[in-house]
Amino acid sequence: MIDYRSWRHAFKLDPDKTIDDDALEAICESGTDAIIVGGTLGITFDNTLDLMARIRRYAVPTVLEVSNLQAVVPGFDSYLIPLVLNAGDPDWIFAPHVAGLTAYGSYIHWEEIFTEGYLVLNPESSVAKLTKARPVAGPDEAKAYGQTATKLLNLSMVYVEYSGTYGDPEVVRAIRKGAEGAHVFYGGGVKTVEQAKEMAAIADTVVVGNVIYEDLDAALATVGAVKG
Ligand code: 1GP
Repeated sequence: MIDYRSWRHAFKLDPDKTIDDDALEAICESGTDAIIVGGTLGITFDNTLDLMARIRRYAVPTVLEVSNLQAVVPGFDSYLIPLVLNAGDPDWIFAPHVAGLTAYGSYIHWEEIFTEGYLVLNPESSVAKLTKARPVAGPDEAKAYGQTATKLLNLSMVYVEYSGTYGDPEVVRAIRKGAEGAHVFYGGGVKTVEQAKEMAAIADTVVVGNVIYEDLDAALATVGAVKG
């Protein structure tokens, strides 16, 4: 069973993007606490299985963030199930979850499943467009989303998703406050040591994605920045 509460840093690898063996080794052996496999577009069973098998050469905990029912691959340490709190299209709230449980419900090891209260904050991101994410008006509303996740839904994980752009620390701080008691992930636009440190001071886990594919050394430097 994964111990996500101890994670300070995670890399997110996208099965739809290309990473060579040397770069993958550097990421997996970087000292990061976990690898999250996930993405929004172009995720298939085959590219997810292929990436999982390559990461499995290393000891790092590896989880799948499920975004596509056709790409649920057995063999990960755990499965993160996003529940998009600000989805403007209600079909993104429970319809995929019910479809998934209809298909796989009897095979699930529930101790491997974690639901993330997912708050989508970059309107330009693919996930925002796909889910028609409602804009979040400011820190007060952001805090209320945090409370919705923890106080109303009793979720123990909240994911602050700025995918592709660096977030507003005030908004992240407000969510952190509202989501008291939950484990808060921050992901989005972290490319520098300064950004990594800034978000690490607010969130429990800093997730680094895109920069892996743009500037591997910069990505690797975020590990030390977050973990000190
Ligand atoms: C994406 O939150 C992660 O789901 C990380 O975001 O790719 O912008 O680093 P970036």
